[in-house]
Amino acid sequence: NGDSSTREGGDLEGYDEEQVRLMEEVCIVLDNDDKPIGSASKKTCHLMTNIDRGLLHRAFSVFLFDSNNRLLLQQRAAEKITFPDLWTNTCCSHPLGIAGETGAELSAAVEGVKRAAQRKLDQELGIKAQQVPLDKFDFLTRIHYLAPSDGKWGEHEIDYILFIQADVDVNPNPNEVQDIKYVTPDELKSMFNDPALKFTPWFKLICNSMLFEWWSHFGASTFEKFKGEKDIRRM
Ligand code: DMA
Ligand code: MN
Repeated sequence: NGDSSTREGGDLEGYDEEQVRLMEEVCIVLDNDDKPIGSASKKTCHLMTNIDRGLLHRAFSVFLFDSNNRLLLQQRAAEKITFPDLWTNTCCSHPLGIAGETGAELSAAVEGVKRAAQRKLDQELGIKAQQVPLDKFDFLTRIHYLAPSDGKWGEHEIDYILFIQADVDVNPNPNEVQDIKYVTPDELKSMFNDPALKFTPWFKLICNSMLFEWWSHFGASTFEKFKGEKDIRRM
C-alpha cells in the first residue's frame, strides 16, 4: 500500500531481537545547525537511504577516565546492527524524544545529553547513576559527521562530546558490549597499530583530531578552555 513501514518491513530481518526492539527508539532530527526539527525512529535515522537524503540526528559520545586518567574503551557486541565488533570510546548513543533529553537551546540540549549518557552508561555498562552524577560530566564540543557502516546502515549525527572522571563499577551488558579495556594514551596508540583491532569511524575521527590534546589537559586548569565550545566542528 506504499506505507513506508510496510515497504521497509524487511530491513531488520535476521538481527538480534533486542537490538531490533531498540530501533524503535525516537531520535531527535536536526537541521544543520543542531536545531530540532522533528523526530524519527532510530531505524529511520540510520538507514543510508535516508542519510543520503540529508537526514541528521542528535547523539552523544562519552569518554570516561578513571582516577589514573586511563580511558575506558568498549568493544561493541556482535549483536549491534550498526558497527558490530568494533572498539570505541566508553559509551555512545542518542538523546531520545522524551522528557528531559530534548532541548533547542545549547544549554538545555547539553543537560539532555547528560541525562541520556547517564541512562546508557547503566544500560550498556552497568554503571550506576550515583557513580556518574550529571554535574560531573563536562561538555566539550559538537561534531557533525557522516559515516557508512555496511552499505545499508550508517551514522549522520551531531555528536555531543562528554568527558567524565569517575572510578566506577563496570558490569557490561553482553547484548551491547563484548569487551572493555582501560588504556593510557600510549596503550591506545599501540592498539591502533594492531591490524586485528578495528575501531568505529567517529572514534577514529576524534582520536585523529582532538582526543589526545584534550586528554593531556584533562584534570588540569588548562582544560577549561576546551569546555562548552559553541561552534559545531564539521568533520
Ligand atoms: C550512536 O551510538 C552514537 C554515536 C555517537 C555513534 P550507538 O550505535 O552505540 O547507539 P546505541 O547504543 O543507542 O545503539
Ligand atoms: Mn546515530
